[in-house]
Amino acid sequence: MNSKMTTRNTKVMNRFDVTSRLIAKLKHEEAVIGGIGNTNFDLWAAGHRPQNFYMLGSMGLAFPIALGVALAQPGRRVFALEGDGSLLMQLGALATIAALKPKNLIMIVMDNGIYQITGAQPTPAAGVADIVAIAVGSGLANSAWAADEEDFERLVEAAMSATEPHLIAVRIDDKPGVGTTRRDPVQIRERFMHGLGVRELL
Ligand SMILES: Cc1ncc(C[n+]2csc(CCOP(=O)(O)OP(=O)(O)O)c2C)c(N)n1
Repeated sequence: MNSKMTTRNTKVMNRFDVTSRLIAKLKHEEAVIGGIGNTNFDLWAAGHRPQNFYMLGSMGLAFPIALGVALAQPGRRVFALEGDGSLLMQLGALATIAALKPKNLIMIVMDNGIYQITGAQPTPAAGVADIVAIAVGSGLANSAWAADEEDFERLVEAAMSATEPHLIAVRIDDKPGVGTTRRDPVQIRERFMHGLGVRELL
């Protein structure tokens, strides 16, 4: 079987729309970690929440950061949003998460098949690499492509009451993020820690 066959029936969606659908479902101060660039731009644009963390600068750190939060606060659901290019740079995180099995971690991969923000160069996910197949092969059995927006919402709902980590991959278009996160790393960190109840505001 061609490794890309699993994406054949998935609709091409939009990152901001999908992110907004996720945020609309959150009712329990869930943490949301946005990866570098567009994933955190659209997270910001979907409406700032004190439980949002916006990664600036380095690719591939949304899932590792979210893993730490999920382990530190097992009573809270933790979502992480990452681009396909960034995830491909940090694939070891998937096997580490599979081994540690945080029951409260939900990973969402925004797969546009390009490094959009640096000029739309194609990533390996555009041709040869299937993100869900890689995740399953890393030990994350609860990994799936979202077929369309309704399926994405159904997968999110299922993951919210799950007892194992989940990964949801979404094929998205080539649109840039619609917002721009305020670039103040200290403020981002302090607000997030306050939002998680572990720090008073400065
Ligand atoms: C370790 C590292 N390498 C390279 C870069 C430069 N860079 C920043 S964003 C980016 C592309 C990110 O692609 P992807 O995660 O697929 O997200 P998209 O831009 O498509 O939304 C690159 C190459 C970086 N910031 N960090």
